[in-house]
Amino acid sequence: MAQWQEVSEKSKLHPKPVGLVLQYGTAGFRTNADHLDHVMFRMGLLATLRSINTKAIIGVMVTASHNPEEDNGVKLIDPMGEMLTPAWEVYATQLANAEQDHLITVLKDLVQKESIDLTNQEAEVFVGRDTRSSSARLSDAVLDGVTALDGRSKDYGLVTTPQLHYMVCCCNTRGGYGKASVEGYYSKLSQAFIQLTKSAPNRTDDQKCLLVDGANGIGALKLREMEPYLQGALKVSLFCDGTGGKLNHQCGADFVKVQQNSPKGINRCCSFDGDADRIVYYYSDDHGRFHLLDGDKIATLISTFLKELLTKAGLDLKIAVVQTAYANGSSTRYLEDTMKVIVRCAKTGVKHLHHVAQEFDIGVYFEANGHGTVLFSKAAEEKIQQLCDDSEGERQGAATLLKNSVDLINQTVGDAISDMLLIEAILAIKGMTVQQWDAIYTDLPNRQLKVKVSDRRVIDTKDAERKTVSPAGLQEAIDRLVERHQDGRSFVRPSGTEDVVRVYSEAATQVTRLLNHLYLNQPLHTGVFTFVCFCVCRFERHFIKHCRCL
Ligand code: 16G
Ligand code: MG
Repeated sequence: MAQWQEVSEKSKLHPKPVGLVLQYGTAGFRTNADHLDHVMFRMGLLATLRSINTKAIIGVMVTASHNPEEDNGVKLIDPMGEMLTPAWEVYATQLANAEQDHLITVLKDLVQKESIDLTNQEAEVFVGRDTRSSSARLSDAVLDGVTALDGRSKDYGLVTTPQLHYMVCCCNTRGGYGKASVEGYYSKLSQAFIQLTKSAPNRTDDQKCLLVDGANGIGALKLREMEPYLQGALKVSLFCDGTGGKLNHQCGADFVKVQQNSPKGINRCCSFDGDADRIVYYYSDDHGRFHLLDGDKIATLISTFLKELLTKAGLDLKIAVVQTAYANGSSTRYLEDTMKVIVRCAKTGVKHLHHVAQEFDIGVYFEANGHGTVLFSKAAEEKIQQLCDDSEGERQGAATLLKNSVDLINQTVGDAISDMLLIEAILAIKGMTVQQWDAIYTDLPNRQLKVKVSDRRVIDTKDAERKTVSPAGLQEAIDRLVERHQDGRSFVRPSGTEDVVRVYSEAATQVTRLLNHLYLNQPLHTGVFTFVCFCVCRFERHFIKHCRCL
């Protein structure tokens, strides 16, 4: 077929470094930007095939999120604005790793397996990119891939990841979710925010101002564009806005969460990540102490607000919060015992949380690192709308606030801009300071670290990554140790993004003298944590020795 000939010829312009092997990980491909040209071209091909297969528009976002400027990456977006379905992640990996001579065979295989009819089929792919210097040429490579299979494409240029998810969803629902343009996105969210904050007439000037760390990335650019639409309802002071500093360098959501530090004297501040799908809040107290309000605190604030509105509106909708194993134990306890909301645990990675959240009328999902959003079922949205139309007084007021919240939330994926506006609106409506929000519960002291191992697959987990299955004996060793500590909890999981094993532990107190004495003698480390790192290394050595014997 002539088409395969053309694809083969064009792919030679995007040569694959021989032997390079990459994997479509938790959030797509990510590595040094110099090694990605062929991956981008091939993801253009894959998105086109997926578009034919689903008879819908597919998105391709060029970004490496919070990674350093030198890296880049790509993630595909499915028709409803959700992440690419796992079955196709496998194809993505196969395509990216096929040597030049094999590419057409792998493509034909995919076409056959998915029964894709290449004749008379329309395909359309939306492409977006972040501000990295490599992103423009890499998104051109994606566009080349789409053209090679005769697909149509629309290049949205510089957009945040959540904005591209929004565009894909808007178009595939024929405008049902909103207008598929950045202006449409700005208007929809701004109008909802303005309506919501009208319910907080006593907002002080202080409450209307927010410091935003844009990670020197696309979020800063887009938030600046959006400001006029907010009509003064929120005054944003942007720093790390990309005019001076380097992307994600000593700034951004990942830096703040990992380093637990902020510029001094900052009152209420938030940080985005490099593609603006992640947000954390923080402030410094009078003693200059840093306080972080992470995804767990955000989920608590939002779910409390929504639950109170449901009660006021007299709506019987099932609300749940979805977390990962990284959620601080205090947050889970507060949500279950005080708020009486259902809490579920999912595997790390937005797509896993999204999936679980879809099981409820209202699913609030957040990773502790600040990725998250809220999902409303169709039925829930209809009931809210109906109540707005049919009720009056306090019930109608609550229903209207719920309706405006639905409009403000980007349901396709976690969105730093949309989350920020929702949080600001809630704080305003509840007349709450960031300190009062922080005081809802106190985090258990916790530590996390990565342990470099030669093969992270030595660790296998179950129960949403909270328990290890292999190597044998590791879980029992962790259990024995954790038992000795009040509110102790610890788990080990292989990373989905780098070749490391991650270790997390938390307990009621930070110092565990006996263990520190026994193991690494580090005065301020949680003993469990130190011990688990020790276990991982020991078990890995054991495992490798065992493999070699075989
Ligand atoms: C990716 C995920 C993030 C997750 C992280 C875990 C998306 C959009 N991003 O960045 O949700 O927390 O991976 O990384 O899904 P790890 O597996 O290396 O710990
Ligand atoms: Mg990100």
